[in-house]
Amino acid sequence: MTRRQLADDLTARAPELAARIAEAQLAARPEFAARFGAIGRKRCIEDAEYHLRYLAEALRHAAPALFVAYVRWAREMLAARRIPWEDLRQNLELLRDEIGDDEASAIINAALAEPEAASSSFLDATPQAALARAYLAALLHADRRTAVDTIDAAVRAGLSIRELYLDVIQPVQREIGRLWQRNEISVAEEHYCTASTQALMARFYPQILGTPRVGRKIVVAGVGNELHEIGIRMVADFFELAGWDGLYIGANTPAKALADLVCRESPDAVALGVTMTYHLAAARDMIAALRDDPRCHDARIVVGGYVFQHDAQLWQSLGADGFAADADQAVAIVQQLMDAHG
Ligand code: B12
Repeated sequence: MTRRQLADDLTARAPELAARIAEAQLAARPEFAARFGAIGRKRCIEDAEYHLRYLAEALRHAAPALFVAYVRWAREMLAARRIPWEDLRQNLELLRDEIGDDEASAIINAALAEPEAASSSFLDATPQAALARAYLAALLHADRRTAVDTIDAAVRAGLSIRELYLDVIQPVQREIGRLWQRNEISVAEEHYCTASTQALMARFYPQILGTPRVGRKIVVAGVGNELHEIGIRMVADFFELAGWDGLYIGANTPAKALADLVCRESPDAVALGVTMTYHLAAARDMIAALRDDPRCHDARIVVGGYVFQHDAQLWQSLGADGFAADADQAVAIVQQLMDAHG
C-alpha cells in the first residue's frame, strides 16, 4: 500500500479502528472504565478517531511534523483536563500496533519521542505587547467598551491598521486559543473575545476600502467545513489596503458554490485558508477543481493558515502556487507571482 492509499484507508476505517483501539485501552485499564463509564468510553473513541485523522494527513502529505505538532498540542490540552500523558501515549502505542505500518510507526514514534514542552504566551513576542495585554485583559473582563477605547487611543496615537492586525489582534487571538487549550478560559469566553474582535475590525472598513484601486481582484475564502475566519479576513483586508478588490467569502462555503463564484468572477488570484489539519483534503480538492476549469485555471492560488505553520513545504503537496505565513506576506507573494506570470 502506498502512503496515500494508507492515508485513505485510515480515513475510511477511522471509526472502526478507533473503536477497536478504545476497547483495547479500556481492557488494559479496567479502573478507567469503572471510573468514567459510558462517557469515558465515548471520549476514548473520539480521541482515537481524532488522532487517526491527523495521522492520515501527516502520511498523505509526507509531513510528520503535522502529527508531531498535533501530539504536542493534545498533550498540553489533555493535561490541563487532568488526562495524563500516560493515557495519550498508551492510546498512540495501540494505534501504532493496530496499523502495523513502518511509515505510520515512524511518525507515531517521532511524536512519542518529543520532550514535553509547555507553550509560552504569544504576547511576549509582539512589539505591541503592552497594548495587546491591555486589550486582552479588557476582553477577559467582558469589558468591550474599555477594549475598544484602548485600541482607539492607540490608533489616534499613530498605530496603523497593519500593526493593529498583526501585532495586536493576531497574537491576542492566538493567546486566547492557548488559554482555551490550557483550560484557563471557556469556549464561551473565547467566542466573546472573537466576536468582539470581529466587531472591532469592522470599524476600520471606511479606511480599508478607501485606498486607490489598482485593477486587481482576489477571492479569499476558507475551505471545507473550516470555521476559522479572522486570518482569511485579515488577508482580504490587506489586499484591499494594497488597492486590490478583495472578495472575502468567509469560511464554511460549499465547495461547488465557491468554485462557481471564483470562475464567474475570474480573479487574478485566489487565497484559500486552512486552519485544521483535517481540512487539507478540501483545499487540495478545491485547487484541483479550479485548475481543471477553463474559466479560472489561470488564477494564481495561494494558501495559508495555522496548519501551514507546522510544515513550510505543505503548500506544494496541495498543488498551490505559493504560501504565506501572514497577511502582509500574502500580498507580497501574490504580487511576486503576478510579476513572474507577466
Ligand atoms: C477563534 C477560534 C475558533 C473559533 C473561530 C470563529 C471565527 N469566526 O473565526 C471557533 C470557535 C469556531 C473555533 C473552532 C474550533 N477550533 Co479554533 N481557534 C480559534 C483561535 C482561538 C483563534 C483563530 C484566530 O482568529 N487566529 C488569528 C489569526 C489572525 O491567525 P491565523 O488564522 O493564523 O491567520 C494568519 C496567518 O495564518 C495567515 N493566513 C491565514 N489564512 C490564510 C490564508 C492565505 C491564503 C494566506 C496566504 C495566509 C493566511 O495570515 C493571517 C493573518 O496574518 C485559534 C488559536 C490560533 N492559534 O489561531 C484556535 C485553534 C485554531 N482552534 C483549535 C481547535 C481545536 C478548534 C476546534 C476543533 C474546537 C472544537 N473542539 O470544536 C474547532 C474546529 C472548527 C472547524 N471546523 O474549523 C486549535 C487547533 C489545534 C490543532 N491542533 O489543530 C487552536 C490552535 C486553539 C488551541 N490553541 O488549542 N476556533
